[in-house]
Amino acid sequence: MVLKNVKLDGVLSDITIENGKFTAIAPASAETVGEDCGGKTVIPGLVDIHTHGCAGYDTMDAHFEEISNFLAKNGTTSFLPTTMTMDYDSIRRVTEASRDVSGAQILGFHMEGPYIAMKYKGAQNEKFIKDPDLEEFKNLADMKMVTIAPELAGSLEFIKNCGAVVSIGHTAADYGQCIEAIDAGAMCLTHTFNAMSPIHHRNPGPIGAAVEKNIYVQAITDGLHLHPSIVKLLYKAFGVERMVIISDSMRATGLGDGTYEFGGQDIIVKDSVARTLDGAIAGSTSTLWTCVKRAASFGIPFEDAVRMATRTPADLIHMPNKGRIEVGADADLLLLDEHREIEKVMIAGEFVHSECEHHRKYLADKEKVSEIGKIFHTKGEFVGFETINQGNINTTYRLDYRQEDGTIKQYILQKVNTYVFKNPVEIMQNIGKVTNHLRNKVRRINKPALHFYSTIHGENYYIENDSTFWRMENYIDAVGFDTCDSLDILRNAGAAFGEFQNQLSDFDANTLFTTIPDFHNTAKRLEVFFDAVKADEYGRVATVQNEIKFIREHAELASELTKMQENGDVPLRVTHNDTKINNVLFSRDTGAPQTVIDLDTVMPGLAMHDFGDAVRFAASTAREDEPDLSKVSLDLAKYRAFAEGFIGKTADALTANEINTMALGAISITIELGVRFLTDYLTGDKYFKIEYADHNLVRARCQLHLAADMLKKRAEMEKIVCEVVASV
Ligand code: GN1
Ligand code: MG
Repeated sequence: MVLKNVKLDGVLSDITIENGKFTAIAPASAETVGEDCGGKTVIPGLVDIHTHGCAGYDTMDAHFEEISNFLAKNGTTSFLPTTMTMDYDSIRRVTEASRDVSGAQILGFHMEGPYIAMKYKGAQNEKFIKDPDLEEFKNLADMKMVTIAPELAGSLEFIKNCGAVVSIGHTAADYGQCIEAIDAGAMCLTHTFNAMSPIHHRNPGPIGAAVEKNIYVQAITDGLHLHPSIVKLLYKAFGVERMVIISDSMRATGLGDGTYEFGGQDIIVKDSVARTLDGAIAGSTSTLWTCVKRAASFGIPFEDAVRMATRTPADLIHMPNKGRIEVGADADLLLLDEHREIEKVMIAGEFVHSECEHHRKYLADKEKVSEIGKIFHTKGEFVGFETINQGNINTTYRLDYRQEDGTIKQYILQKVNTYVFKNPVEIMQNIGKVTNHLRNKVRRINKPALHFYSTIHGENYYIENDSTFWRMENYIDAVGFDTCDSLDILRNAGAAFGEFQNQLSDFDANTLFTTIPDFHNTAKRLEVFFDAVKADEYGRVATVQNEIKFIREHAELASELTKMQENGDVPLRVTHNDTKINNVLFSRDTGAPQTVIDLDTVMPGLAMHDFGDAVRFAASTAREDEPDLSKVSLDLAKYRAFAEGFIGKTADALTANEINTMALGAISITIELGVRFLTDYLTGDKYFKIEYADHNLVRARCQLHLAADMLKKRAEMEKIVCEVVASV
């Protein structure tokens, strides 16, 4: 095969490929017969020496076809499947599994642990950590690279005799220990800076030793593991011949947010960041190609970033036939389009087309959202999308469109959950009225306002095949918080929700449809719960006896506000009803609140519920689904900050009864949500989206635990409200 008229290192060339190898490379000539590539750029196929998996599969699954296919599609043409700190038999099973794959080629394996330091285990499972064992290692087939902590007993012997490229990583070793290890033969640092002793001016550690000895360094340049300036620092210190870009990708790569198994532990991926349950970053969800592009976006010349993911890693693992477009080398290359995106991937002289199951789903989603986007009059050319993991009910995507001037315009597309929202058309009418009302108020203060686009049919929603309900809103370039430790932000969030309530105080509640009847009618929620307990449809009641007991004991207290409202002791207002702090967007520059989003449940309700729901979410010391209950309690400082913001805005309008029941509002809504999560658990998890089997149970336990803590602190919570009211 001849690829004619390609740009190779900036020169228009013709490349001849025979039997999977490059056999001739010559300046482009009009006479050459071959496939005309129209001057597009070619670069070598990427070589990833550190990847745990992608597309739903992990190296430890010992099943490589899907990984290999996904990598190939994304520009990685050869790789070292990287094992985790697990038991010996599991690792051996990986090295003995079939390597008969149709995509990216397996060049051997990289063993990351178990010969590592407890202190820097990162996302590795400490259960299996141990000292280097030469004998067992030698029995593993085709280990090209091994990451070890050189301070462990026997490591120098191991380095000298193991026969693989030794990379120093997951280590607490000091400078001297690393120098010794390098002198013994260690050639590289594993994900430099991540999971090793840091560099200090009197204690230079592994990084100082690596500079001194000019060895190779791996770097994860996804923009999350290393600050861009640190990526550039490595580039300046080590250069293209020593710095190796790796992906360190894990199985969630190419999928959306969610919970995934990784080395025998649960890993939660949120906003594309993978973390263990204790919060350690757990590998990346970026492909090597993404890492290369990110490195280039930090200011490293693109050609150098490519080199650090091709020739340099190939040289490190002694594979001079990989990672380069030269006569005699393996014909692995990427043909790029004019936007520097991968257009075609060649492995061993053949263009690959293969796709795996998960990737197919991703592509199907992509096709679907771009098709729906057109119905909403989106402007520009659809260039990409991301699933945004926000909210437990609807499915949210961000869609990107390139405009004529090259800028990207973004939209939010949502698939509304019609199990929860039985009549979404009414919701859109509510939202239309509310956003109109708010826009008139907001216009004066120059803040971005939420608005929904209409379709080619003229409605602000689209119902596909009589079943799927879509809507599209403007993307507001601002930040939201899922958890928040800054008291200033909490105060601002309180002010935003308080202000929201004020802005709607002159809005006629009678014009609104009730989107979910009895949404915060705690007494009704309890009735439904006890019915579910009686029915025990899924046989789950036996496991939640303690929770049922707690709920029974507090049912009366939790229903007090419902009763007061029914008796006319507290007023109905137009409220938000879902005041999680991530429903306030803040300015990236000033941190000032910009706008309140998620208006699906704007209905007549109680001010104390808006206050309380926000407190339960944002003033807790843990996430709302924290499984370790010892971490869950009410943070009174956060509570006070939120109260200052909220009450600061609403004090004038609130009645004495409302003020006196603010703290009760927090307690009863927390119990109510615990009850709702538990009801969903008992009735088969149909309402809230779950990420793992017992998710609703974990959520319920967390909420009830938080409510119990609030009950202990009730007097203080009430006192704080009084103090705040007195001070405004
Ligand atoms: C749901 O979709 P999201 O995450 O904004 C739920 C709220 C709960 C919340 C708990 C319509 O809100 O009531 O408080 O989960 N919304 C609906 O996280 O039920
Ligand atoms: Mg919501």
